[in-house]
Amino acid sequence: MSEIISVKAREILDSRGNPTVEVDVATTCGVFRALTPSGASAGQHEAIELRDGDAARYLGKGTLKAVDNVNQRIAPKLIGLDCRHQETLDNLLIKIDGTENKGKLGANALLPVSMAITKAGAAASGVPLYVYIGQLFGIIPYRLPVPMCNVINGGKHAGQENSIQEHMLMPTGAKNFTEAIRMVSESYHNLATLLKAKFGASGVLIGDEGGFAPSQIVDIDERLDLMLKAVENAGYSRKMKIALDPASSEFFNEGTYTIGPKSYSGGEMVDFYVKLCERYPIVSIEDGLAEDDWDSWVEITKKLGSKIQIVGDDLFVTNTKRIRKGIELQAANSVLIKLNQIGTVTETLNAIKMAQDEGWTAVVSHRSGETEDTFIADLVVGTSAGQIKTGAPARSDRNAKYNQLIRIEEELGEKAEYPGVDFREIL
Ligand code: 2PG
Ligand code: MG
Repeated sequence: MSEIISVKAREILDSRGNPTVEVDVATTCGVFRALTPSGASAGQHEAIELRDGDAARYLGKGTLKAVDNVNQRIAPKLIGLDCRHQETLDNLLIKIDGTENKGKLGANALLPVSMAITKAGAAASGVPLYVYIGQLFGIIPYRLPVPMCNVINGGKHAGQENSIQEHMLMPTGAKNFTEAIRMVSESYHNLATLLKAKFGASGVLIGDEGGFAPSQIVDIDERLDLMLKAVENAGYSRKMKIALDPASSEFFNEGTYTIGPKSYSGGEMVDFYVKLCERYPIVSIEDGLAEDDWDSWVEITKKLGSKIQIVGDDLFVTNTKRIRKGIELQAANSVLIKLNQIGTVTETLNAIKMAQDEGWTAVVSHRSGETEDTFIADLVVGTSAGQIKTGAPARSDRNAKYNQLIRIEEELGEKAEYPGVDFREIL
């Protein structure tokens, strides 16, 4: 039941139309498939995503080397092993690669193998994936996440320079996950109506994560005002909060942050967020500061950390070494979790555990280049993380995750819990 019979990788397309890697792991229980996502505003300290660099294929973005690494170097070493031994198998993957940053085989080779093994392990154990992840993590799962839904896309995801990347709605006032998604969907459609009235149907572009990308609006206040108006028109004013991911490493250069026409020092950037939080119902800011600007991270945590969630994404890259440094410096109070930043399921679980042991939150996240794989939906429930960020409630690559969470909530029935406003007090 649990013996690995074969491991096979192939090159397929992600949501942006770029190649990525999927892997099939076969056991006598069946074939278990996992697909790896891909970032655009990727952090410098992330595990390496191997690209072929052959300009004649996919503009250099081909993934045949990573595919080959799975089929030639990884597969032969896994055949005959027990798929339920996740940690041992992940350690073996790490060893076969042998580098600190997975640069030899590529995190895009290792991760889909690791995720497919988890799916095979769940089937061999006869339980749903989220329950099995709960077993690996050491909990009995029942907590659904509060979604962070990116309804206005800026920055790299919308082809804009020097722009805040993600403007998200958090339905903290919903009574359960299914209602939360309905509230966000209705607000999203109200936002479409407002934007169409302002710019005409042809003026409303969509970004990589399914949110609107009104390039005409550079000013953050204008973007947030529109979101709040849409929420009001949908009838959810008191029930919806705002989360931001400026992805500021993208507009940071030699000590200076640039948003639209304005420039800021690290300290001025912190004050910008402090004032923004006075004007808007913001409950979470991710990557407000750049990936190595540790001093400014410490400052924002001092000034805002008791009031709102300060999330490190490019800062921590799901890497326990960097998270430990952040804990020592008190440079944040939350960690964004992306499987492909680190490359194996076990290391991802360890990152979540380290954050939670410290009393920090962990926010499970998609990438801007996504696939139909819904692994992160099961991951967020299986680790009781309590928050998921997976784009606008539009486009099947994003909704696949939300839809899987609706199913899990139904399956859990009475046992299901939705943290709502308490998303930071769940630990
Ligand atoms: C981020 C992510 C996902 P990307 O910055 O948090 O929204 O973007 O996958 O492009 O790094
Ligand atoms: Mg981010």
